[in-house]
Amino acid sequence: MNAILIEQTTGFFAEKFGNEPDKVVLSPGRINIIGEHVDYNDGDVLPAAIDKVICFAFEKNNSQTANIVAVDLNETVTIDLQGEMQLRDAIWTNYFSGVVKYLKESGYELSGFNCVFSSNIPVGSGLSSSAALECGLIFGLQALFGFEISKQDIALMGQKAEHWVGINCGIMDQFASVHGQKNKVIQLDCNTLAYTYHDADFSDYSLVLFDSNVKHSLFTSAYNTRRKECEEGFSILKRNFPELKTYRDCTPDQVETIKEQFSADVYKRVRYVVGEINRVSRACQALDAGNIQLVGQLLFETHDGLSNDYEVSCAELDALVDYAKADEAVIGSRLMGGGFGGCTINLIKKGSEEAVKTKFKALYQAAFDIELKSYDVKISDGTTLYKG
Ligand code: GAF
Repeated sequence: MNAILIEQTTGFFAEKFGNEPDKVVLSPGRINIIGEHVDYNDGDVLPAAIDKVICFAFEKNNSQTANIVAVDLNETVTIDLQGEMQLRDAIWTNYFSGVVKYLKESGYELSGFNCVFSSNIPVGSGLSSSAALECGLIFGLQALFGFEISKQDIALMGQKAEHWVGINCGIMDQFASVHGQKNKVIQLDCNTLAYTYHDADFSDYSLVLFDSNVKHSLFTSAYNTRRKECEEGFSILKRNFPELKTYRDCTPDQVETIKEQFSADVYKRVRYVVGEINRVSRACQALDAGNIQLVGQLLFETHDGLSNDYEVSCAELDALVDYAKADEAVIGSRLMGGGFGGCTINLIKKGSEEAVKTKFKALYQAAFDIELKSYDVKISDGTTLYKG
């Protein structure tokens, strides 16, 4: 699948700029097994890079201008690298300007370059195509200009670019895109950025994503509001329990003891975060012990928390998880990523995948009149220099 994408991207590059690119980079999307909305609350997350990627082709052009072609959108943008970076209406271009801005601010000397990119990561599906865009660009420019930027700093710079574009995201997506390893999930401590890999061995079960094919527009504003609510919640906790350093140290009992001090919404957000941090650690133990049934059960619990307490679900995602709860071939399901649309992640008994897909597609079509897509993702390597 990626061979076709690489051929298409490099072929387009040759057509447009008259020669082969110097560098070709593959930058993946990500899934997250469990640990949702805890990256910006200092919890652990359990993501992995996947085999859906953005392919970038680069060359220097001996100018002070970046010419960037988005093959899939049939759009080109020109960025004057000496000018101040500005936000533009075409959102995809802002990720590029954001990366240029932070590379320059960090002292990396860029000169002109040509870049063509094309992607097979579904956009707006919660697979983090934006992190793949930011990190793939930084990685490619590092290779092109010979910068030395650590993987962690690539992820952190990608996150800054995302904040500049408008989403006050955590570090999970960029970190997973850069640090992914084939057949491994990453347990990332988002407080210290320490990480370990676990074998992604789901034994008798397959990981399948169902794409609701909806993206509700409140995503950005609601995401940023949740983050503020969590900060407010933690400052109340800290006032009462000064020994707490982060949400990780907090127990459900402490939350209950001071329940009246939170607003109703903030109480629910805090309850979810503390519960989710605990679920991630149980899921990691269960994964290592080969107890995939328990991992599945924890996914269902996470979804209930995201829907009822964190309130980032929607009717379409709740329906997909309800179908899963009612089907004994599916042992776990939840919305994945920021919410308000995008995908659910599901653990399905091997051999039952096609029957489940057919059934869910029919149910979803009947309920919402929307086509349900499904993706069998493979856990794959992080950002890679394919050529150069
Ligand atoms: C989005 C954000 F970009 C991540 O940082 C993370 O917070 C996620 O939503 C929710 O877990 O993908």
